Amino acid sequence: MDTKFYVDMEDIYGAHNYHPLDVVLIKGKGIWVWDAEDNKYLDFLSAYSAVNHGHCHPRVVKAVSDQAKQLTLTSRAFRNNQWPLMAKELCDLTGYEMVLAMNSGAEAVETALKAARMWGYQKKGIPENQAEVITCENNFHGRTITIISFSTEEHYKKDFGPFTPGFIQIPYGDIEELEKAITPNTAAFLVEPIQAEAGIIIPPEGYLKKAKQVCEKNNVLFIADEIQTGLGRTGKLFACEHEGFQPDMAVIGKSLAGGCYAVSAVVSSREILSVFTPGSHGSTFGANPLACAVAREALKVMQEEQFNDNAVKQGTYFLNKLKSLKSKYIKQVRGKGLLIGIELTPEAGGARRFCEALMNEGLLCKETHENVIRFAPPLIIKKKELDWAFKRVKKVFREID
Ligand code: IF1
Repeated sequence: MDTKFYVDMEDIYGAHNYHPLDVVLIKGKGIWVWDAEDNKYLDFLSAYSAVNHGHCHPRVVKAVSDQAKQLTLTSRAFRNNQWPLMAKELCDLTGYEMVLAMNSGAEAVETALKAARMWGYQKKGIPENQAEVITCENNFHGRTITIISFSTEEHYKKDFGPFTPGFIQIPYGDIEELEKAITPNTAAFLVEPIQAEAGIIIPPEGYLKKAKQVCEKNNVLFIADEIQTGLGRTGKLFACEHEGFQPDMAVIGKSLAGGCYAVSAVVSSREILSVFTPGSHGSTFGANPLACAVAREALKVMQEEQFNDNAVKQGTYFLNKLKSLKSKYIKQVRGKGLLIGIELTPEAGGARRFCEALMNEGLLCKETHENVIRFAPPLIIKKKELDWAFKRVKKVFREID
């Protein structure tokens, strides 16, 4: 079976909610993946940071296999022996007091929003149905109807209305706008420490910490969406740690289970997460024993293999190399750890043709917002592999220039 066969079949039977590059991957190992014709590529996207461990990490795969033979799903009607251990280990690791586990990132964001609204009514005393949550322009937090209700991207919203009320958008990176937007009914401020989908937008230094202080002063919860930036991607467990503070709630997902299973979670204080009572929230698959066993092992691997340190070391190295690239089409190179973007000038003709050219050179990455090439390799990547990648990037820019 070749690429054309799979592409044609997908286009006939699969809904067209994506426009993927025409590479059909059938195998992965570490930072490498192989297509249906056995061509080898370096995965420079890591499933948007969900494969920080590299593909099919042997320890994570073993955890999948061992637990799959033991017990996979009980529902929360009964207890299982993996969830308590995962919850405790995640608290020990993150410094939070309680965890609520879900499956996808969007579900965990929804969970954080529910917690914030409940906290607003029960602890802050916001009048019923009046709670407001402040979000940022150009945010990306997922695809549910409530989450897209506060998206500012027309494309994500068109024809999906009516939308969920209670959300306000302010410009990202602007403290004064945050102060102005807060009212007595504000329950929370939801923010990405780096806006990845918006084009790897890094806020001004000190912004997040100041925002946290503004929230504290006004009794507003600071919720960090660390789904893409967390778990080592930027060189710290949480990107907010770069500014030395702990959000009231953090949302994580993606590589929480090493890319081998869909696991997400909200971590927070006992005071906040205790708003949930039996029956007020849940999920059939949330906190299932397979998910928890895999996440436990993935978190151990993340720590033992020191993903943080590697992200700093290799990220700095690669960012500097990219900054040395000379091309009339490069407007700016920016990043933190191994979350890196090359913003192209409007004359470059869009980032997609660069990604297609890079794919033909064996480097898989994905454009974001027309003009940004996003690089986010697995956090296990080594210097000589980055040198390999850089050669390809350089060649593509030289050829397109
Ligand atoms: C797609 C983007 C990345 C996220 C943040 C929540 C979620 C995501 C900060 C929701 C998910 C994914 C979703 C995926 C592509 C990808 C993406 F381009 F769409 F924006 F990574 F940049 N918060 N991001 O990045 O998590 O429910 O998907 O598990 O939707 O195509 P999810």
